[in-house]
Amino acid sequence: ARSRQWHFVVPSLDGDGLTKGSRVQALDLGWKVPHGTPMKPQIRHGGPFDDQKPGTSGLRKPTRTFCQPGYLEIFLQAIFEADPPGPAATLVVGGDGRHFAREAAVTACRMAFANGFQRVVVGQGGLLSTPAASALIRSREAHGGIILSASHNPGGPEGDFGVKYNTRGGGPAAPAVTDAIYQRTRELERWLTRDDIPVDLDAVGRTAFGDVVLQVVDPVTDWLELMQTQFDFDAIRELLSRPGFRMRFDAMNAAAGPYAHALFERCLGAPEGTVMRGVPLEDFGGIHPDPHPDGLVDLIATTRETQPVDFAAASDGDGDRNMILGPGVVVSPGDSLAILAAHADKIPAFRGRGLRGVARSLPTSRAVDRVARREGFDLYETPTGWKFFTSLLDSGRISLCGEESFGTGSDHIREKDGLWAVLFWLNLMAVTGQGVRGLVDAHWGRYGRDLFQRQDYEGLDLEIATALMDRLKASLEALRGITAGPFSVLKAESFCYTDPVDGSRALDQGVSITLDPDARITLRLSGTGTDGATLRVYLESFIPS
Ligand code: G16
Repeated sequence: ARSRQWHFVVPSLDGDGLTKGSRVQALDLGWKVPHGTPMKPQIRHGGPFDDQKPGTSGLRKPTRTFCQPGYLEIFLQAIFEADPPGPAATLVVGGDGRHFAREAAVTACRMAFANGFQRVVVGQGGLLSTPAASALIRSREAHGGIILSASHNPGGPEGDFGVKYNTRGGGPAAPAVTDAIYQRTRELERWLTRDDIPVDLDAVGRTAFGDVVLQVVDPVTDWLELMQTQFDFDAIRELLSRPGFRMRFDAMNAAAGPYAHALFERCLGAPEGTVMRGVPLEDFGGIHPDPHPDGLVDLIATTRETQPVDFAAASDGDGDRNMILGPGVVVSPGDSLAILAAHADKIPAFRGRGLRGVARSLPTSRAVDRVARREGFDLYETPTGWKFFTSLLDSGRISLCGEESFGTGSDHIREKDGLWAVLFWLNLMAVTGQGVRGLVDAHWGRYGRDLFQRQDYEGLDLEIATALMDRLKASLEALRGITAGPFSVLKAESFCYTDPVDGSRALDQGVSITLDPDARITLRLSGTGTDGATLRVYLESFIPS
């Protein structure tokens, strides 16, 4: 069946290629068509690879693995064959600017044209944050998008590289699609390209190459317009201009930098210097672009000075995560989600429609559950991975969702959106007159507090880590009723999820141990690491108000 689909979308490889028997029509839009451009895809040989199984979010590997001849190309070819484009299809391409992302963007454009896409929309310089890519897929009604990023993993020749694939509607590919991609990577021995197309990533504008169009866009414009439909920019502008009000945003030398400069300093009137580390670097300046206190020493220091900043925030490599800080406080992601849910009606994006439902991933603290229960909206618990929110967002069951891994987002796109969450907090502060600490304290006072901590055990031997989880799963029955200190085990289970919209199942997504009094331990293996296995242990305990 895959092979048939492939022949349906890819122009005939013999004869004149695209000009013969192809349903992709040459465009007559008056653009300059380079004379004599060959319109025939070229076939290159390489592959298959047996280690291209996508993890929690796309395929992540050491950069040197991705730079092997044919490695990137086989993964891209597998994507194009597992989810073939329809007639006149558009593909969005961009990445977080890490080492190899630029070359990879050129490769993706050429391969997309060879595989039947009529139009490729690419961020200038190959740059697009993950939320901006999702926004573009939606606004351009694209078939999908290739996001060249390993997100929060370090970059550079000795760091990591990654490819995420998002489908129509802008969300990460569903497990059924990533399974099909993986299967194809193990079979493919060739890929298609249009190496004759001179892809220039720097010149904004449209260029037609015979039958296909390359459109280089400013990476920020569409996303920034979308933000203005979500929030009260005048109120935020007024907050930022209050005498003495100071904020800092740390873009960690990564993709969020250009967006943050445009948003805070040019659009919202914050002084220059509000954005720290705002220029994307190929190796992120040697740091781990993760919103984690270890990499944010300078930012955290601004919240602890004698005259601390009023508001601080950070993002990650591809701009989809967020960390919120105030004087003397780092807001736990579970609390942040709960606070935003409790105040949703104060934001233009939700005003008049309220929240019908919210979702959180399994290990995320249950702070938002308490808000849902009291305020009367639905709550969904999903496995880790933004892809599990897509069907809930598409069906209108939820309009807000978040994860403990510093991800927060809504139905405005189908990805988490770091700067969107920052704007939400600023809008909230502007309209309530409260600071970060005040909002957090008031929330704990009303709903109680979920203490939360995550412990990561990195670089473990994969076999040993897998055996540990297997042993744990085998002993769940025996755990029930056990007492440890003040806690006794109420429930111990391996989390299995059934999507309420399409009925798809995801088995064994982590072990969850519910304790009495109200506490929980969750254990799972990370799906984003590239070095052995990472065991994540999540601990939470509730303190009533
Ligand atoms: C990705 C996913 C998130 C997930 C996170 C952590 O984020 O999009 O849904 O929560 O990985 O996954 P794990 O615990 O398996 O490492 P990102 O920002 O890395 O794309």
